[in-house]
Order: sequence, then C-alpha cells, then structure tokens
Amino acid sequence: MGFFEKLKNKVTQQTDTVTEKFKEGLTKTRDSFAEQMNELFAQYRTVDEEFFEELEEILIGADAGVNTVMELIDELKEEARRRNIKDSKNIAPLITEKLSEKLDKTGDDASLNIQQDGMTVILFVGVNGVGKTTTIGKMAHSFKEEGKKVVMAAGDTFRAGAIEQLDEWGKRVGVDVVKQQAGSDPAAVMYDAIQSARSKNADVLLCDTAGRLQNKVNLMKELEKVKRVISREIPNAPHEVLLVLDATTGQNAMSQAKTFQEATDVSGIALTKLDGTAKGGIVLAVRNELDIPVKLVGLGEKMDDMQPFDAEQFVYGLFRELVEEQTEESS
Ligand SMILES: Nc1nc2c(ncn2[C@@H]2O[C@H](COP(=O)(O)OP(=O)(O)OP(=O)(O)O)[C@@H](O)[C@H]2O)c(=O)[nH]1
Ligand SMILES: [Mg+2]
Repeated sequence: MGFFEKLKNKVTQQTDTVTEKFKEGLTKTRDSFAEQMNELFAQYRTVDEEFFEELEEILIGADAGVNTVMELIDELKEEARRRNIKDSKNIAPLITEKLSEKLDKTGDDASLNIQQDGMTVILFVGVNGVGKTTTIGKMAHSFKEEGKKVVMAAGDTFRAGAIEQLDEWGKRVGVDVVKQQAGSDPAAVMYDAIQSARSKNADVLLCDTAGRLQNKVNLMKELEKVKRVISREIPNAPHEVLLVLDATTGQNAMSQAKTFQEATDVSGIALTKLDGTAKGGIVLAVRNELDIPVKLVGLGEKMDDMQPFDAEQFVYGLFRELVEEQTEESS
C-alpha cells in the first residue's frame, strides 16, 4: 500500500468533523501550496537538482524554516534515489510521507498532561494579541464538552478590557471565571482561583496571563511569580505551561518561543490563526526547530476551532486533492 492510501485510511478513522476542521482551517495554505506544487510539477518533469531547488524555495517561502527544509530536501533526494523515482509526478507521496515524519517527530508527547486524579492546572503564556484568551475560551468549551468541570482565572489584570473579555467567554461557554479588579496582583488572582476551583471540585483550571506589561522583564517576572504561587498550592502544577504563538507572525513566533523558553519551562505550544495564513509551513519550523511539541492548533475564531495537533490530519488537510486524485486512480 502506498503512503497516500495509508494516510487516507488513518485520517478517515477519525470523525469527519475533525477532518473538516483541518480542511477548512488550512484552506489558505493548501491553495497556495497546491498552486505552487502544480506549477513545479508542470515545469519540471524529472526529479533533478533544479526540481529540488525550486521545491526548497517553495517550502522556505511557506515559513517551514531553513534548517528543517534543508534537512527535508536532503532526505528526499536520498530516498528518491533509493526508490528510483525519476518522474516528478511520482514524488508527491514521498514528499507527504517525509513531511509527516518531520511533523510526527515528538510522537505521543503532543497530548496534554491531564491529571487522572485531582485538578489539572494549565497556564497560558505569550505576547499580546497571539490568542491566549481565545484559546482558553475554546479549551474551556472543549473540556466542558468532555463532561469536565472547568474554571478560568482572569490573570491578565493589566490590559484594559482583558478581564471582561474572559468573562464574556465564560458566559459564552458556560464556565465560571475567577477575577479581581483591574490592576490587582495576578498571583493573588491565581491563589483565589485555586481555592475556588478546589471548592467547586473542578477538573481543570485554565489560567490567563497578560501579554504585555510595562516591559518584558516585568512580564517574565510576573509569569514566574504566578507559576510559583500555583506550584506552592498544588505540587507539580501547573501541569502544562502552554506558549501561545500566532502562526501569521512567522519567524517572529520562533524568536518569541526562544524568549519564553528561557524564562519559563514551556511544556507545549498552541499555534493559533493557522486559518489566517497561507504560510502554514510554520508548523514544521516550530515543531522541528524548537524543542517543544505543538499540542494545539487554532483553525478559526469560533469556540470549536481549536484542535489537538495531529500530524496526519494536518498533512491530509494540505494535500487532500492530490491524495484523493491519486488514490482514486489506483483503486
Ligand atoms: N482567525 C483566527 N483568529 C484567532 C485565532 N485565535 C485567536 N484569534 C483572534 O486573535 C485576536 C486576539 O486574540 P486574544 O485571545 O485576545 O489574544 P491574547 O493573546 O489574549 O491578547 P492579549 O490579551 O492582548 O495579550 C482576537 O481577535 C481573536 O479572535 C485563530 O485560531 N484564528
Ligand atoms: Mg488576553
């Protein structure tokens, strides 16, 4: 069985809604990528040096990251030689296979660290505007759908309107929000939130934080303090520190990750706004060039537009026309 058949079998084992979400959310990237790939296949009939150079450019142009792309191209060349692929139209399954391998690199640790006994505390960090509050709202909805009791903590006490924004999400998805006045100490909000979540027997506590303070040093210090308070109240908590990155910001997202990684122990990445970019290759760069797994992807603004990251769904979302075409031909 070829890679396309395997891929199709795997993704169709999941529910159609998941596949549809990835399809919808990746439309911009898929369209742009498909167009460029079609041009590439039309222009270069044989898999030669120029073909690979052009492919390299397409991938780098999609924000897939220079190092990752160079590695990928080397592996492709080697494998194409080994499998004796000469005709460019026969290399598409191999490209998708290698891409999936790269995306799957960190394997199972892409799942969230959910406590079986007791409360799971998840802290969301990231610069302003990346989508922290929205991601928390979406996660609250998804945990609630699973039947879990959720509480949210309004830890962004700095930005005007931040508390109200989380409150709004609380109303929308039907989840309690623990908050204090604007300008209060976020560590105190967290302390309160833990007590309140405990008394409600909550399964999950989702903690919002500020994306901007007077300066970056202050922000990092505040996050550290917030984290310390949480750990003091619940050993091993926070169980996840999710760094939220905006996919539309490309290499900027990469440098933000490095800054946050130095200041706090980031355990995973939520990559938002993939629906807003034609450069979805950023997932590849984030996954390969940072030592942090991508755990969640944001594929739109609605409450059910957040999905656990799934390499196969992602690759299928990008290549589905090709996969459909070629699996139909061969069946
Ligand atoms: N299209 C799209 N928009 C998103 C996504 N996630 C968040 N947004 C939008 O991005 C904007 C900023 O989101 P917020 O959740 O307020 O970002 P934040 O990180 O909390 O920002 P600060 O509170 O200022 O630090 C909002 O307009 C969201 O609707 C996504 O996956 N797709
Ligand atoms: Mg916010």
